Amino acid sequence: MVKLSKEDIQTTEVFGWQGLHLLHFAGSSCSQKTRIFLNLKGIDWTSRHVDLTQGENLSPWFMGINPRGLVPVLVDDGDVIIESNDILVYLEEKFPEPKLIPAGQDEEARALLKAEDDLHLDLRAISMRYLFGPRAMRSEEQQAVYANTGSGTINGAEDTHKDVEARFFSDLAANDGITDAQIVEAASQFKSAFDAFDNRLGSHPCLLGEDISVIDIAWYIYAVRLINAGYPLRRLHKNVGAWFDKLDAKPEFHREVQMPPPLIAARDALHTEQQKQGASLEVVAGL
Ligand SMILES: N[C@@H](CCC(=O)N[C@@H](CS)C(=O)NCC(=O)O)C(=O)O
Repeated sequence: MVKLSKEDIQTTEVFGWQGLHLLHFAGSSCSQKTRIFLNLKGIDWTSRHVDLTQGENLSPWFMGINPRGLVPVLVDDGDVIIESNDILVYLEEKFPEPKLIPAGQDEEARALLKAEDDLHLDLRAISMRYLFGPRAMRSEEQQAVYANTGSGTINGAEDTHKDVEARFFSDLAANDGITDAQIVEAASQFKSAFDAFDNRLGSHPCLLGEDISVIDIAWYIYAVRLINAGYPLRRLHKNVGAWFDKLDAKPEFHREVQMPPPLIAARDALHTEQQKQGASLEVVAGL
């Protein structure tokens, strides 16, 4: 569980925040995951929107709360918890009903959440190339700001994950975008994961059995993002497609993942151009 210690946090006003506050961005996949969880639990929370498109996550104020510069962040009576999956596990302990980690399946749930988090940079690579385009790249100046802002520590020790984040954006700039090799690798990881889920969903309606759990929430979010990027989910994985449509019909899920019309138009224009060049996700990844 990544609960920060006081020395990691430079924006000390958060220590005085009472109740549950979520720092999040409407279009961020990890934020959407957290919001769906809060919806299903019926938990009241205070929204603090951080606009990633304006670089608000690189501000001294936000980096002073999460030294990784990432959303979402939960602040609970002044305690700061980062990492979306840790936030879910924390909230599950604090608000046990309705259960979103089934009894007796904690270990399996944690392992599957870890496997999902391990694919986050693959999801980001696909999103950068097939949804956000060049506007999501960081200038050299922004990279320097990221390196030099915030405490750079987690529980008082140097945060090695900050380097992983910095490298993602420096590679992106050095390669002038996401490479074909990154796309092939990322898509094959998702295809394997969905193939395994297709088997699970052959005998149960949800990924951990009969009821919706954190694993369904987490993978619904990935599925939304991948479908929006052009991944042929329903063609490749029949059971996963049917599972996705059932979740997507629920307002607690659906309302969190709506893309604003200008973003849909920008995505469609990007895809049209990529198709003309024979560089769609399906073609590049050989799906
Ligand atoms: N492992 C982290 C990943 C968080 C993450 O990468 N968040 C993205 C949005 S989904 C972000 O804040 N990106 C910063 C940026 O795009 O500049 C988690 O699960 O919370």
